[in-house]
Amino acid sequence: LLLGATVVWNTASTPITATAAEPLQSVVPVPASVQATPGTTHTLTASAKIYTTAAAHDVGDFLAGVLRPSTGYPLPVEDTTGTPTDGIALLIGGAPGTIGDQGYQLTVTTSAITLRANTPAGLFAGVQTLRQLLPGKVESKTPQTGPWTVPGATITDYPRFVHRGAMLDVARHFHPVATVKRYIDQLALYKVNYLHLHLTDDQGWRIVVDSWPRLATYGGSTQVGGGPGGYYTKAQYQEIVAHAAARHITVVPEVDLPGHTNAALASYADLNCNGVAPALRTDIAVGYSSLCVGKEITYQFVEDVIREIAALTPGPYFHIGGDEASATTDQDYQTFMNRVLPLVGKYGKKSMGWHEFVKTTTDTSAVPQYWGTTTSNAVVQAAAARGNKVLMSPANKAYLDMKYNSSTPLGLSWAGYIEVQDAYNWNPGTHVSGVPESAVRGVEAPLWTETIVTSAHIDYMAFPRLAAIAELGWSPWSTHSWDAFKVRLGAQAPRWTALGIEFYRSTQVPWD
Ligand code: TNX
Repeated sequence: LLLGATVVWNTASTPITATAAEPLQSVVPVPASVQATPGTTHTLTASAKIYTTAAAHDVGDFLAGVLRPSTGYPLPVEDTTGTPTDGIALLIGGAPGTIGDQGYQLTVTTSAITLRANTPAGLFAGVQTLRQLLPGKVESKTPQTGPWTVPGATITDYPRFVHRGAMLDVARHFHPVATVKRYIDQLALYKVNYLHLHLTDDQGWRIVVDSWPRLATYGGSTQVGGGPGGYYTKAQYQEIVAHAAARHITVVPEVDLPGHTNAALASYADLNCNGVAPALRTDIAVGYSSLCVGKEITYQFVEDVIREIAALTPGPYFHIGGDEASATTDQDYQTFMNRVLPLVGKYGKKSMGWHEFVKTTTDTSAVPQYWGTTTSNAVVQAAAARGNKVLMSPANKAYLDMKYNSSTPLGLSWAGYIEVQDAYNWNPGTHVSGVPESAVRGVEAPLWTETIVTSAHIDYMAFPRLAAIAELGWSPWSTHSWDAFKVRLGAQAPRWTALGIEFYRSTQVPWD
């Protein structure tokens, strides 16, 4: 079933056989190098142990957490300083230098499965590959029938880009902690290592700021369509950050400024130039709100917000939004950013923002996130020429809230329909003219939630396209092939079913 087109990256001289090697061709993102060991398999046994270098014990616990419910095996996690010859070993060190700090080497022999990496993050990435080499039902939370067989192979793998991201808009519709954790779990399986949370917008402010309490209690009290909304307490937000960190995912908080701020303006009359608080908004219009650039209290507000949220953020980035500021004049936008970007630095963070913000700064550590629908953009090109690294989220390719086609029940279509093949068929390293691969930090798939209300909605819009964007961010361009990818993608179906993911069954994909 899965043979043919993808054999090209299999360096084994012996033809691979369907039963033994099929999973080797099903891993998403496709690894940089896969060498099959024909005729060899490893079958997990009830007495198997997971051995780890002490520093990787948590990664061993994570793997055991995936495998125990479905296999029913105890799989104790034991620290080791040696080289185990049985079971599953997760070892720091001894890996080829080329894999860097996010890559891994996985060796599967009849007697043992050995993962080596330079860091726990690398081992965690390798664990995701190992999961995908096991039958999809291994993801089930209830006992399943084995055998739990992995094909013999040596896989040496590392990412193309340092940043593989996803964004969830928790402002348009509030998404509770459990929903965000579920999405984080799904992201981890595809080696996504950043989660950008769009925490504030016109329709809602979703995180407690102690010095401005009405932001959450009033500004968070509704959402698109007029539902009750909601917000995260600081403890809940930290729970999300910790859940992500345990999966080697860094959270990037976004506070969208100076536009997209109606929820804040509605919460505090003083923030408005005319001193009058507007009503809360539950429609999906954009571009009508702005903080008052000429008022000093605006900067006290912004500094308090940045200080409090930066204190909850172990990661290096703070996203200041900056998009669609149509209610702010160009001069005011410049004035505002000149005051605000240094505040991000003051609290120890680097600025990320929607790409237009980068026209206001010459700081090369600022990361513009390209969201345009064209392949040429003067602001982004100039930033790349100065040395800024660009995060690629072209709306007509990477936006998970765009409909797949005209009959998709959810989503928007302002950037066009995005079928699975469209999401896959673009090259982040050449997509925008004047932004070469060396100027690209990585890719991010944003999911705006004007029409996305439930976890099932997130599943349907993200799957399968999230897997396409994840592969663009991880796999070398030399592996890029729609015909091979669609088969790998089709092989994910039993895994998604076992995970309860209600994905879009695109007719472009040969689903298993
Ligand atoms: C544009 S893309 C926006 C968001 C909307 C999104 C809907 C960007 C930086 N801003 O405010 O939610 O379109 O697709």
